[in-house]
Amino acid sequence: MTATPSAHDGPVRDWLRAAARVAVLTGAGASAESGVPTFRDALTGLWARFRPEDLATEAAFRRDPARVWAWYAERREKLQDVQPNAGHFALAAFAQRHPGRLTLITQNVDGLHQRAGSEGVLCLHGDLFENRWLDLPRDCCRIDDACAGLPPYCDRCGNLVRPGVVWFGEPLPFAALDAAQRAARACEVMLVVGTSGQVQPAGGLATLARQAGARVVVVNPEPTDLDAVAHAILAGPSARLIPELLDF
Ligand code: BV8
Repeated sequence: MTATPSAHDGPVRDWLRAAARVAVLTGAGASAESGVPTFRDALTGLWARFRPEDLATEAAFRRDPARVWAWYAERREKLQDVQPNAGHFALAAFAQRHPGRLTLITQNVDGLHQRAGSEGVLCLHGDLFENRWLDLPRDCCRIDDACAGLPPYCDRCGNLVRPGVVWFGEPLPFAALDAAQRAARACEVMLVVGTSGQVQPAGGLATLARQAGARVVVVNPEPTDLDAVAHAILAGPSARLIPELLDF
């Protein structure tokens, strides 16, 4: 039984202490110890027969709005009583102790970084708790007056309400992605925390950082698609390792 590593092993903490700019890319694994199913695991139970790419798309929503809305409603419901974990809090506290030194980029839509106190989070995939119109809103479309339904809708023109997340096949918000790419190019160290690296262009930020000369550190209990670009891999849970790494 190999002991999971401590952040005190190896050079990573020294790299972080010496880094003027640190970029952190988080994925669903950063919320796993809060009890939020990871993105791939979110398709267990009722949704097990779907792939994320088949449900988190505009086409799927147009094909069966009620089913896709129900999946998001269930995920929102599950998030009602979860709390940020020690990893979320450690990232927020580090940024407060070292203003301007850390850029937090997340693929997560659960809002837990923000609830832990992180500010200026670059949310690449939107926000699970935001709603917006499916089609370009007309004067009659007022999101706060949408008619209750599955999904809610505009009773004047029939426009549907959709979750304010980025679906597969949709472009990422330009400002967030541009800022994330700039942070990846400028940092000395990039921590890649709790992501399989399977989704693009988010996963590509680690490669961008590596190519720009940063040291890339993967924090994940399992192997990932990004291990190949890592200078160091800490194979353990982020809620333990992130506080250990950022305790200065
Ligand atoms: C786009 C919101 C173009 C919705 C999500 C190359 C370039 C560009 C695009 C592509 C490309 N190749 C393919 C594409 C298309 C596609 C894509 O990436 N497909 C994949 C399936 C191959 N990308 C897109 O469609 C993107 N759009 O490129 O548009 C464009 C440009 C102009 C005009 C039109 C179009 C949009 C992608 C965004 C999709 N939306 N989320 C929702 O949530 O419902 S992505 C979704 O996946 C979540 O946001 C999630 O965060 C993200 C990534 O998954 P992970 O976070 O990595 O989660 P996962 O479950 O996979 O892994 C969890 C990890 O945690 C595991 O490794 C596990 O070991 C680890 N873990 C578990 N416990 C712990 C832990 N780690 C640490 N501690 C623990 N305790």
